[in-house]
Parts: sequence; structure tokens; C-alpha cells
Amino acid sequence: MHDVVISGAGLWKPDHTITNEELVASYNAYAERYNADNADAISDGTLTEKPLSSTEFIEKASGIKRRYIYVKDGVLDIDRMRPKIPRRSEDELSHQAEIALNAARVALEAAGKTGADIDMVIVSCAYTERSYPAIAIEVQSELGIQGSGFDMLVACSAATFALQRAHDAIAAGSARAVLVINPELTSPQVNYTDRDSHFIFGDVGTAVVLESAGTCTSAHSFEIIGTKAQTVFSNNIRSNFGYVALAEDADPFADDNLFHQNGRKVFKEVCPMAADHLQAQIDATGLAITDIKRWWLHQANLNMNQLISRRLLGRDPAPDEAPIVLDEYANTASAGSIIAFCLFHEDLNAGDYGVICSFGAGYSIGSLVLRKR
Ligand code: CO8
Repeated sequence: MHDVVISGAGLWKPDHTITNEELVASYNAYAERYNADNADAISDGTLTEKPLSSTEFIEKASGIKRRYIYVKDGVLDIDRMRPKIPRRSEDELSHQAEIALNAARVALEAAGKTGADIDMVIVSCAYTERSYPAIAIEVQSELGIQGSGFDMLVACSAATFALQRAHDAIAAGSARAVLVINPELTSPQVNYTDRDSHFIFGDVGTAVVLESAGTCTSAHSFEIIGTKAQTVFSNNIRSNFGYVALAEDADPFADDNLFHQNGRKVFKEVCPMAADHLQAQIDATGLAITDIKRWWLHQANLNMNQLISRRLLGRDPAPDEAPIVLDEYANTASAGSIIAFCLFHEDLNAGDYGVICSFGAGYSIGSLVLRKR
């Protein structure tokens, strides 16, 4: 068995942002026009009035102030309410491969590696823009990587579950180094006409290089001393979008094919599950909660992270103990905990422990316990 380290991490963010103010102004204009256009049907009970959104609610309920967006054009247009992403030809680089490459190049540089050093590429995220060929193989080809690449989907836990796969491949000796990439292009699956969820997501790309400790030359590397992946089925976060729609004679763009959730139930059920998962994971590594210097937690909701931290620590975490990136990035599906890792790991000292943890749709929870080298 080889000792496995994280030797580089990369973050790429789109050029465009949408603030809560912009998003709420657009949604409210849409809702007011909808209510006026459908006044009769709303008054006779055939249709339900669309309630208005508010920036105060969004920030208080989620901690989100703005989000990055891959293509802003179209999202705020009340005649469209979705991004206008140009379709690329089969000869062009796909959108997600482009996002993945932007993050991967940063991670490779941080690790001091090139494509020649990598044996496996895992593109892991909440959605891929096509079924095949895998985005990972497109990325592999662009970076001149030999070996293999594959895509995997585990919603919010896609990054942590892929890191575990990468760890296991390197530990077993089937790969020298693995590139795990999370091109989270969430905006096409957001229902911008739904008050309860229109504010939740942002687009971003993250990437991590893992390798055998013996080949690592990075200035900032972390030994992986524990991994854990857990799933429990739940319908509380769902997207029914899928390839069977054509055969079902169903509208592939109906609301239930976009992201939807019972957010309150998710909050209540996932917080204790995540806290118990983390406690069990720390116990299994022989450490105590007080040994952990940094918690790179999933970024879905500020109040969720505070509750989980309180359950674990018995107090509020200091800002640098469990960094929050939600205000700037919103929920970026699986990339959230990796953004936190990218931005807040270089200050740790040799021997310090930290934990990466994701939780979300599935339900799925994934974690890795790390020690700075
Ligand atoms: N403006 C004003 N009021 C609002 C708004 C709004 N935008 N939205 C809801 N309200 C109202 C509600 O209708 C409700 O009114 P009432 O009391 O009259 O019923 C009131 O405000 C309070 O609503 P909630 O109780 O629902 O508010 P919460 O405090 O629970 O906050 C949240 C709502 C923010 C959704 C919160 O419940 C939450 O974050 N829960 C956890 C959700 C979560 O973590 N989900 C994981 C999703 S991510 C994931 O798993 C990855 C999926 C794959 C990626 C998908 C990419 C598209």
C-alpha cells in the first residue's frame, strides 16, 4: 500500500457574477408579471400566485450574497429566466471540459506536475453536459495524459467520493497520480422562476492532484489518513432530468426535471447525519475533535455549517476553523468544500489536521481526514 497525498488544488471562477439584488429584481419582475397575466386563474384557484423573493431572506436563510455564473446572458431576462449557453460543435472543446481544464491547470501547477505524471482523470460533479464520450476523456486528451479517464456523478458529494476513488487507486498501486476535477456548471439546472431555490447555486471549477507520497515535491501537501463515503436514499433533493424523457413522451424541461428540494427537511435530516458521520470518521482515525485545526465543510447553507460545527465542537467555530465561502460563491454543488480547501490550506503547519466533508443529495456524505506534511 502506498501513502497517498493531496499535492495540489486549483480553483477557477467564471468572469460573471449575479448579486442577490439583481436576482431578486429579475425574479420579482417575473412573478409580478405572471400574477398580473394570470389574475383570473389565481383568483378562481386554478393557479397559485407566485410569492415575491427578498434579498434579506436569502442572506439570512443561506448566507449567500452573490454567485459566479458561466453565462449571465439570459438568466435575468424575464422572458427567458435561464442562461443562454451557445451550443458548441462536436469539433470544439465542450463547456465543461473548458471549465475542468481551467481548474486542472492550476492544480497541476500547484503540485508541480504535468500531464505526463498523471495516470487517471476523474471528472466528478452533479451533472455532465452529455452522456458520452466522458468529459474526463476529453480533458485527458487535452492534457496529454496516458491511462484512463471517467466521469462520475454523486451530486454534492461528487468531489469527496472521487477523492476517495483516487486515493484507493494510488494506495493500491493502479495509478501513480490522479487528477480529480469538479466542473460544476449548475446554472442550467436552476429554476430561476422558483422563489425557494432561485438563489441557491453558482458555477465554478475545482481540481485536486493526488499522488503517492514518494513522488510528491509540492510545498503544500497533505497526507490522507482517512476516507469515508456514505449514502442513504432520500427524495428530498431531486432532479428528474434524464435520457428517458424522450421515450416517456415527457417534457424534458418541466419543473420537476430541474433541481428541486424540500429544503427544510434536508436541513433537519442532513445536519445530524453529517455531524455523526464526522464524529465516527474522526474516532476511526484515533483522533479527537479538538485535534482538528480546520474543517473544509460543504457549502450549501451557512446555518447548516454553524449547526454541524456546534454539534461537533460544542461551541461556535472561529472563522478560520470552518471557513465559509458561500457569501461569494453560493452553493457550488460538490465544489464547495474544495473551494474552501483551495483558499484556506497554505497557512496550516506540518502536523496540523483538517477534514474535507461534503453532504447533500442522495443523501450522500463524504469525508477525508488530512495531515499537513
Ligand atoms: N424570499 C423570501 N421568502 C422566501 C424565499 C425567498 N427567496 N424562499 C422561501 N421563502 C419563504 C418560505 O416560503 C417560507 O415561508 P412560510 O414560512 O410562509 O412557509 C419562509 O420563507 C421560510 O422558508 P424555509 O423554512 O424553507 O426557509 P429556511 O430557513 O429553511 O431556508 C433553505 C431555506 C435556504 C433552502 C434552507 O432550508 C436550506 O438551505 N436547506 C438545506 C438545503 C440543502 O442543503 N440542500 C442541498 C442542496 S444542494 C445538493 O445537494 C446538490 C444538488 C445537485 C446540484 C444542483 C445544481 C442545480
